[in-house]
Amino acid sequence: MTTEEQFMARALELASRGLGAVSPNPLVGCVIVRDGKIIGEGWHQKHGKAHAEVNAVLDTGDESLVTGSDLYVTLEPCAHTGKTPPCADLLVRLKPRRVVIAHTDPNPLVSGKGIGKLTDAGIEVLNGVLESQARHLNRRFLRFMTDHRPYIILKWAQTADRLIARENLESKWISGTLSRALVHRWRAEEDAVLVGTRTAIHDNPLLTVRDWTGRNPVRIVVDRFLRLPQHLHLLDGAVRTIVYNVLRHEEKSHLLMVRLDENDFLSQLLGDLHRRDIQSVIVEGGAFTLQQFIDSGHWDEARIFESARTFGKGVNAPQLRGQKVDSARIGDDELSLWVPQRSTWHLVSR
Ligand code: AOF
Ligand code: ZN
Repeated sequence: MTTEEQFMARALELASRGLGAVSPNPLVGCVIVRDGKIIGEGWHQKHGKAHAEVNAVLDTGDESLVTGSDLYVTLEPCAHTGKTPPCADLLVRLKPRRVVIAHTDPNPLVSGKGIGKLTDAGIEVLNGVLESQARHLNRRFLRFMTDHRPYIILKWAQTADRLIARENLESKWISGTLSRALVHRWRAEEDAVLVGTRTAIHDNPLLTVRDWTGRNPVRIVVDRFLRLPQHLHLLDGAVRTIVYNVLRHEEKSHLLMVRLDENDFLSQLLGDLHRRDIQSVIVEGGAFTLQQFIDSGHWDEARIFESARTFGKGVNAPQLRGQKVDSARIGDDELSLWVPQRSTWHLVSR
């Protein structure tokens, strides 16, 4: 690794700490270097709060130290006044010698304009350091910005004979307790968790974060014809929940019924989530719902647990076309990570 890559790697590590707290903003980290030493570090910690650059400048304890320094930031500094003033203006005022960036910001309010402000002020800009790693870290934000839909993670647990439920649709006890805790962690990392009608009825899931600490994601259930019985946990109003259907629109504090056209239901659903600033969704079943995401090409990652047990008969696991990019042992289960064939995952060195 070059010196620039080492400092950028640190900035990326800082950026990753915002996962689950900054959406729909990107994960951004920043380090300020003087005479080869880090004198300030910061990251974007919470949506609506200070950007990474501001926190790193504050961390130096004396902003005059920033003048003449090398400042590393994982994303092009912003040029717009949003919830906070433009970071590019702050840097123009403080005049670091050089600003090292991983990649430009796809946000049309910023894209190229942040770098423009810096170079116009005579600050040297080096763009593209650890770009693949930074794009990977911000894959949710980038998908959301460029394709106007949330980043979609599919998750299921299957038996060794590739079944995800018994014949009576009972799907409990496939994966172990460690795998279940990991799923709760994943829920805390994403903006929303989605299930289909049959899963909502047969499993009566809570879809909350209980075996991990973190905030609950928005719950989403597809219930085209409003067949869900009112006593289900999903309709208890305890957590913000959206019921997508073709019949009725109604918004009661925590329970939103959103009516969509029957045609192109899934694309409309994703468009609606985009309008609601939901940047990522973890789809937890069942087989029919998962398969719809796969067949329409609307998925970015599949996280599949496989246990050693067999059911013999039951509901087949979804059929995935993609490439396996990683695997790990979680308790007694094998977890594998799949991405679509066209994914750029291979660019990330591990
Ligand atoms: C940066 N550093 O740490 C972040 C940036 O609503 P705001 O004011 O928080 O602005 C959000 C936009 O700013 C977001 O869409 C992205 O373009 C940029 N995020 N930029 O220089 C940061 N979080
Ligand atoms: Zn900013």
